[in-house]
Amino acid sequence: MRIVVTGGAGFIGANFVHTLLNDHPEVDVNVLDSFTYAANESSLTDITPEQAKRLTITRGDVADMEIVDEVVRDADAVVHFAAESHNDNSITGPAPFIQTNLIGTFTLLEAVRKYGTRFHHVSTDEVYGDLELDDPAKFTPTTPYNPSSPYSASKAGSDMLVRAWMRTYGIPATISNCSNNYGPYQHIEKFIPRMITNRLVGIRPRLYGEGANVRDWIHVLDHNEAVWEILQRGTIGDTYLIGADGEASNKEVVHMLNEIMGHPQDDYDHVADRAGHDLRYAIDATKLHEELGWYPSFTSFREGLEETVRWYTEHEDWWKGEKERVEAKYAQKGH
Ligand code: NAD
Ligand code: TDX
Repeated sequence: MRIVVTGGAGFIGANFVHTLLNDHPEVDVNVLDSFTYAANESSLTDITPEQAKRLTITRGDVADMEIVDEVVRDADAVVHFAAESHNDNSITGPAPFIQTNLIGTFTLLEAVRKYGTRFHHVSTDEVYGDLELDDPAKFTPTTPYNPSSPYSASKAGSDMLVRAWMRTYGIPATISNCSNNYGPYQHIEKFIPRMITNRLVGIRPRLYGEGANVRDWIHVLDHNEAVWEILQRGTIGDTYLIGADGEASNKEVVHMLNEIMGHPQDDYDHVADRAGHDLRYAIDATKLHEELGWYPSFTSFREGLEETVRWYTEHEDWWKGEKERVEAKYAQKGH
């Protein structure tokens, strides 16, 4: 089986490529990635010579029709991770989000329509907007779309394109909307790796606003296992929500990280809040449990965080070069 993984040099995509190479020897992988600032070449180098024979890396833009046509023509399936993915960047500069998330997804859809290729679209729970802290309801596949940021609006738009191509052209596709991921290879602009690497270089963690915002954390390997199950056994045309019941406020996460890293719980600074900051996300993954029997294997968020702290501590070479640039950008925003 030949699988194209778009965005395979980014956080979730690179973890997915490792899973394919490690656990699915029948699969050959073609990574289609334009290597933006969010990609890291060394995320894909830690593989055996045998695995290297099954991996092709194609440097190209998902919005480039010619290159997309070329890679999709030879593929049995496309798993589409490539995106501009950081909310804060979408607030300061939305243009690349529209280009990659909308035009890029459109370009891929046209190619899979032409070749009849199986397509899986990786999306986010942020398309549903946010919940009140005390709302007993969680997001389900029938929750109305209500995105808040340029990022989540562009992802919502990309989901709509996939839905329209499924209904109108009957392309064999599925969609998943997942909650916040954490784990190895995540870019240090994102909350958890930023807080961990801040501690490692001697900067206090930075909480936006009061830190009351809640995210529903899932380990990246659990997300990817669910994507694999949907790709294999999901119902064509359906949407699946992926989550691991991992709700925690940002303040609780920083407390835990401080404890794990040997600092007093309240050793952090409050900084300016994010514009339009979503309050809470929460996923109801019942459909995945009942239809595909998928359950997360990382059941302790604290243990997952401990492992993630270890990974960043042991892989300074992977992130150190980016730290100054990322922090300079945050400093400009008062973050
Ligand atoms: P990331 O920013 O770490 O990686 C994105 C990758 O896409 C990078 O390698 C980048 O070079 C590549 N890319 C960007 N623009 C491209 C283009 N025009 N052409 C080709 N490649 C391009 O993102 P991530 O956190 O790994 O997220 C992957 C996907 O999962 C995204 O679609 C995101 O919306 C979705 N998602 C992420 C999370 C999360 O918590 N990180 C949660 C739910 C869903
Ligand atoms: O320094 C920080 N301090 C802070 O308090 C940063 C970087 C973030 N935060 C807060 C903002 C959010 O409430 O932490 C929370 C998580 O922030 P991010 O890591 O930027 O993630 P979020 O905006 O929730 O979006 C993430 O999850 C859904 C991914 O970046 C998206 O790609 C995914 O769709």
